[in-house]
Amino acid sequence: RKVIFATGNANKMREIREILGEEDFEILSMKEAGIDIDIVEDGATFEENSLIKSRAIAAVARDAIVLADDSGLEIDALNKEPGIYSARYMGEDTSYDIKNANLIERLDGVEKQDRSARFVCAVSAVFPDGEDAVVRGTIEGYIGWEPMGTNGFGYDPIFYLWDKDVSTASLSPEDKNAISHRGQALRMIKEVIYKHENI
Ligand code: ITT
Repeated sequence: RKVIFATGNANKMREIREILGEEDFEILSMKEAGIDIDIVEDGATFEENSLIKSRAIAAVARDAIVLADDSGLEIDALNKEPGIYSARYMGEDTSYDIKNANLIERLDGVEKQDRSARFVCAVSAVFPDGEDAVVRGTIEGYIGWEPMGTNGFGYDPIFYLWDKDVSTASLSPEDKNAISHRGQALRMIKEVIYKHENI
């Protein structure tokens, strides 16, 4: 099964390959598929933005299953910011060292139980016959008082797990993928694909 993943984010792409494996699918990034189009993510939810991306690529991709991932970090004490604006928060070109320091700063004085947050990942699929589907994975945690760990990407250094008190950037890729929003969503969409393709 040829699968095109509608993302320009290399870190997502790495996790996607780790999670989906290459046994059942030949996974191509947009670059590998030779597709280069700008997509305006103007939806109001993770699910809407995910479908906007997969449908836009499906419109120019023939015979491939197109998947997309729209994800982000919701911090409850900040009215679920940065949410669907996670990539654009403080500007696309601002480093995550700065973004992460800023979010910690904004939670100054907030107690642990009120620092709750979650990563959300909406993965959508568009099939060559036009059928589509979208699923959501989430992982609950809290925002730490300082960045920790060098694995992962984006907001991983400040996202801590309730039970372990370590950030997702301190986990090995395997351990993160086993519990992450993206791991859950991709394992769900795999089932959707198997069902659709009668595997
Ligand atoms: P594409 O739209 O091309 O896929 P993007 O990075 O713009 O790439 P999103 O709009 O879905 O994708 O933004 C997701 C952002 O949420 C991402 O850039 C990170 O800042 C954050 N994020 C998502 N998953 C994460 C994870 O597993 N660990 C840390 N941060 C994550």
